[in-house]
Parts: sequence; C-alpha cells; structure tokens
Amino acid sequence: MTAHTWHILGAGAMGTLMHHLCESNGVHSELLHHRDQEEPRAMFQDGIRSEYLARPLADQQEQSIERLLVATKAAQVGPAVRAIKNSLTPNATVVCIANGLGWDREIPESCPTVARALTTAGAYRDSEGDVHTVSTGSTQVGVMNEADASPSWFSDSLQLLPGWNWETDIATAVHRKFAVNCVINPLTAVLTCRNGELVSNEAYASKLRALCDECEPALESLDFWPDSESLFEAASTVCVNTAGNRSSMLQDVLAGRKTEMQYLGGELLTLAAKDGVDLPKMAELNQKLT
Ligand code: KPL
Repeated sequence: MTAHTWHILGAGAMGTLMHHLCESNGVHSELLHHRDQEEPRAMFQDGIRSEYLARPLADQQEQSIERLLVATKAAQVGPAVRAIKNSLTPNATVVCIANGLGWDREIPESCPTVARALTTAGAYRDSEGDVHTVSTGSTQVGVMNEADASPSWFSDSLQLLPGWNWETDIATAVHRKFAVNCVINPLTAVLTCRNGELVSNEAYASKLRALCDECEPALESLDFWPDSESLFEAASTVCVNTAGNRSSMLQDVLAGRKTEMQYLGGELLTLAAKDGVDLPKMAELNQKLT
C-alpha cells in the first residue's frame, strides 16, 4: 500500500468504486460519508464481492487529511468541501470528480489546491444498496489553467490506478466533456432513453442534431468547442460508445434526485446570455430538469 492516504468523500456508487479501485491497486484510501454511523458497502466487480466501510466525516481530526477525492454530485461539492475544510492540512490536495461547470465557485477561495478528474468509469447502486461496476473506464486528472507536469501526489498513487493519466490541458478536456454532457444528458433524461437510442432512433437523433446546432456556436464563442469539429458527430460517437448506459442525469431523474442541470445546460445558458445569445431549446430542457 502507498505511504499516503486518499480520503474519498461521498460513499455513493462513484465514491465506493473509487475506494475499490484504490484498495485493489495498492493505493491506501478511506471512504467517508456525511452520516453519523459507520455503514457497510458491498461492491461487485466481475462477479467478485468486496466489503468496505464508509466512515463518518465528523470523526476526522483537524488537519488530518492531506489528499481528498470528492466523489459527490456537482451540487454537493461546495457543501462537502466546506464541511471537511477543518480536517484538511494547509497544503492539502483536493480532487473533484463532478460533472459540469460552475460548482467550483461554491468552493471557498481559501481551500487548498483543487484539481479535476474526468472519468468514464461507471457504477450504480441496486435496490439493496450494493454497488456494481459498469466500467472502470479511463480517468484524466489535471489542474485547470495550469500546464504542469504530473505532481508527486498523482505519480506516487493515483497513477497506479488502471486507466488514470495526468492531463496537462485539463481545461480543454473539461470543456469538451461539458459540451457533450450538455446535449446528451438532458435529452436522455427527458426522453427516458439510453445513450445509444439518441442515435439509433431517428426522431431522437434529429432532436440531438437540432440541440447540437443550437449550442455549438455558443460553445465555440466561449472557446469550449473547436470550430473544426462537429458537436453532433462527437456527441453521436459518445452515444455509440456508451450505447447501453443510462446517462447520469437520466439516473438522477429515475431515482427522484435533483439533476445536475444547473451545472450543465443551466451554466451554458448563463454564459451564453452574457454574450447576448438565447438558446431556446436548451432553455426548455432547463425548465423541465431544474
Ligand atoms: O458522462 C456521461 C454521463 O452520463 O454523465 C456520458 C458520457 C453521457 C455517459 O453516460
């Protein structure tokens, strides 16, 4: 096991999967949650069951955490970081895995280094609360607007995880994922369809095309999307590659949870409005999903 410990905050499907990846690849980690009691988590991967324990965040000592992976949904990142702040060492590293943009404004400015992790890993919790791995995927980690080479907090631990790589230009990767999530997630959520149906069903594909045509110029003028590439083509490729997935927003809707729309389409609407651009199709989706 590594000398350094990663504390993982958020013991839902993604946090439990991250803890499992760490534990099964020699990276020491502790799983934390907001509840008062310890709770067991069962995790299944390739038919093998592993048992873990989620521990109360409230039991953490002051300044005891030097590395934190925040595995909550976008809306909980700010409150989660505020709740754990006193337990962070002054030079701590905080890595956030949430989708979208705008939640970083809710993190206190005095918080230590915040990095982003973009992952295609997927997991879900069944009705018993057990976590099942869909894919361990690939994960890019980097610090927004800093083109540094891989720091030691990454190379001595997270780099050991399968498919995890340091990305010097994480901003481009974040903006690209934001653009693709902005069109796929809300459409799958309102149409209640898997990602693949957005291309295999002709009527849904024409909705995807229309939404991409509306959003692409706005994303381009924000420098979030390159002029040279078609958003519709790129989103269609993601839909084909993740055909069997229920998008994270569809999963939120089906589970009756608040969606991440505020940090996807909602954020795009706000940014585009500053340039005087209206996005009526996105505005309609935003109204339905916020
Ligand atoms: O990131 C995703 C999500 O569901 O949030 C996609 C790429 C759409 C895969 O499901």
